[in-house]
Amino acid sequence: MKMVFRWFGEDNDTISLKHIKQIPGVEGIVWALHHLPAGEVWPLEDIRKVKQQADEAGFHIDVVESVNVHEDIKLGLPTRDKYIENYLQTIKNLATVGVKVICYNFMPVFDWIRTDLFKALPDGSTAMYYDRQMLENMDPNNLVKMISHDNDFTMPGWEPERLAYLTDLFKQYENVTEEDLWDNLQYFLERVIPVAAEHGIKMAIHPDDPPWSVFGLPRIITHKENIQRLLNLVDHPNNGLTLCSGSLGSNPNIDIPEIIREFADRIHFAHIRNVLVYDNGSFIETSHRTSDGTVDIYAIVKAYHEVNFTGYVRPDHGRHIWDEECRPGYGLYDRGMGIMYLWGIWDTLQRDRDREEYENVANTRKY
Ligand code: DNO
Repeated sequence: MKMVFRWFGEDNDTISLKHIKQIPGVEGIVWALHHLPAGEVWPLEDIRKVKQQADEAGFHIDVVESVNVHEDIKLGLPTRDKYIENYLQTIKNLATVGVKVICYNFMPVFDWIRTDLFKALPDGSTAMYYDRQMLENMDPNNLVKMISHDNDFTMPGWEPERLAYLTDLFKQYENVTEEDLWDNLQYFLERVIPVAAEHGIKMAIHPDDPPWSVFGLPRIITHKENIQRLLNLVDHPNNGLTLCSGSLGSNPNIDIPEIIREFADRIHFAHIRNVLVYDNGSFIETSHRTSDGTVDIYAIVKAYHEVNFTGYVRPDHGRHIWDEECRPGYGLYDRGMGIMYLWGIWDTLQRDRDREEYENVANTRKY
């Protein structure tokens, strides 16, 4: 696995590249031009600036998260063609600096959703929390108010210029069914995948977080069967996944190691993190350690090891610990520890494999 770390950019992150460099085994940053609204072409000049910053710090910029898809594409409006053209141009621009993977999502209106960004855990840290019952009875406008009130950052998926039109957006989605969303995704992929492939870029869709419908909006990247359907929409190696263990893991019925084994060659990017799912369906994010949550991180890393995964991996959301002031879910400390946990599992598995291979060779020589 190639270890990478999300960085929101200069003046947009509390964490510096210098600090990221000190986490063992991180070879690249996961980045985006967060100041640009979805649908705009990413200018070469801005892309090159990030490339230069990464070069100076000794990181690659192989993975972009995300190039966001304009709402008109998800809605299937006639204006989508213009935004798809822009998307293709962004792909071409990113290819010029050697980008290999583009992560994106196809969730209507909202990206990921939580009802509390800083919920206390018993150990005195805080973490992002999703109260299932609360959300079912919530007005989305109140959620937006809460998110922007409790936090100083503009978070991906919660850009104010988009959310300003929330009521209009909800109206536009009123008659959009899951099947419509599938059709619109297919239309998008049929145009994007050939261009991405030609430019050596793999597209990696992020599962819906949480993986079920919210506020009556359709959501489709939600479980194994739908992942299979997505891969079949355009059956091409460059049409792949960002497999996020935390997003899918908030539904305890999803067998993530099975998905890894089955779709290994289409997983281009892995997000690994844990959540603790309660009996009532609510969940809180925890440390990466298996015993702290309900997602079997050990089994997930083992599955990646078994399939000889050579794709990109990043630790995902962590708790806010040691009084760190940071973006919700994106502190340095807990993600740094998360990386060491992932390496710990990986290195142990690798040692065992090397030893077995050595013993097999030694045994063959004996006879
Ligand atoms: C949240 C992230 C998501 C993710 C997008 C990918 O922390 O996991 O915002 O970046 O869904 O498009």
